[in-house]
Amino acid sequence: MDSKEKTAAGKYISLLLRHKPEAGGITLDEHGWADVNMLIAAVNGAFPFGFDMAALEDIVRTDGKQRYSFNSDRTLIRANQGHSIPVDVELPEKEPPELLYHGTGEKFVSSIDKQGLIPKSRLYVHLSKDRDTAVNVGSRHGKPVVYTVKSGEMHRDGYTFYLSVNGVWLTKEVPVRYLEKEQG
Ligand code: HQG
Repeated sequence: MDSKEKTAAGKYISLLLRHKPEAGGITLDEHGWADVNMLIAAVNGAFPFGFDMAALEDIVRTDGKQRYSFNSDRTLIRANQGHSIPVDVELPEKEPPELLYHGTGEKFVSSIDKQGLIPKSRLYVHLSKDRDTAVNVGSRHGKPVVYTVKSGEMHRDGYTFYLSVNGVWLTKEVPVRYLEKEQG
């Protein structure tokens, strides 16, 4: 696999493990796990280059956001977070820091200022502990805008937060009163 092929395989794996397993003829169990051999077969069905366990292990190990985990005997694989389909990846509930950050695109600001943050197509709203990550996430949607989230106050008010194994903070929604928009 060259680096272009690796990127293409990685994107396809993300699609299958988070959003559309049926596109590759695979299934996820209720905890989001897919059979490793089935996933490898699906990637081979979609691309002409040979894809094997070593290639999959390489993608999992080198993924920039550590998006995937194997089970202990490496027969199963799942995405750590980011799903749009309803799976329970057994996210641990955790008390958040006082402030978290959410990056978005300028085009969403007027709607967010009215509605607060909602998960849209995903299961959760994604938050980060540092501003730089939020700027990067926001840039995926155009000119980035960063919101500060009063997560400590939300938690004291009874909202639940989860921390994925790859360090993304997740919560179901963020009402407007807990949001502060950074002046750009
Ligand atoms: C916006 C990437 C209008 C929200 C990243 C976001 C992240 C609203 C967009 C992960 C809204 C959804 C998730 C409202 C929220 N009105 N727009 N009320 N509430 N939005 O891609 O957070 O590379 O589903 O601000 O690193 O951008 O996939 O979510 O702009 O961790 O691993 O609706 O995806 O990771 O966009 O990104 P997304 P996101 P991966």
